[in-house]
Amino acid sequence: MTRILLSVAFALMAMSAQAQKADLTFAVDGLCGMCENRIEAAFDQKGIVVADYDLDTKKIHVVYKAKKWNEESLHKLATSVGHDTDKYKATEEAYANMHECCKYRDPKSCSDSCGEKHR
Ligand SMILES: [Cu+2]
Repeated sequence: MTRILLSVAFALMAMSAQAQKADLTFAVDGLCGMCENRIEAAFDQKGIVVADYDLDTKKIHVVYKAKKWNEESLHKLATSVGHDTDKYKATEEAYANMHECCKYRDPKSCSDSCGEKHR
């Protein structure tokens, strides 16, 4: 009997260990390397294992602890630093706080020398 209980306990433990981590990929607006750094820095949080933003596809891939984070709270990390996602919009205030080069809603403001200005 004890043996059965133990194996059930182990099976449950294995299942919950698997359930702890989840991953999500979603679109985040961004323009330059500075945006990439800003976005990834915003995801540098406890309970987030991987956060990799791809500037070409404008998508972020996140591996996170499902207990701590959910889809909404992850999206809001991006919007909190001024970047729109495919589900939520950044506030005007957060957007206005970004560097001129990073104003992805109006890309015309990003000049050719944008990269240099970031230094
Ligand atoms: Cu930028």
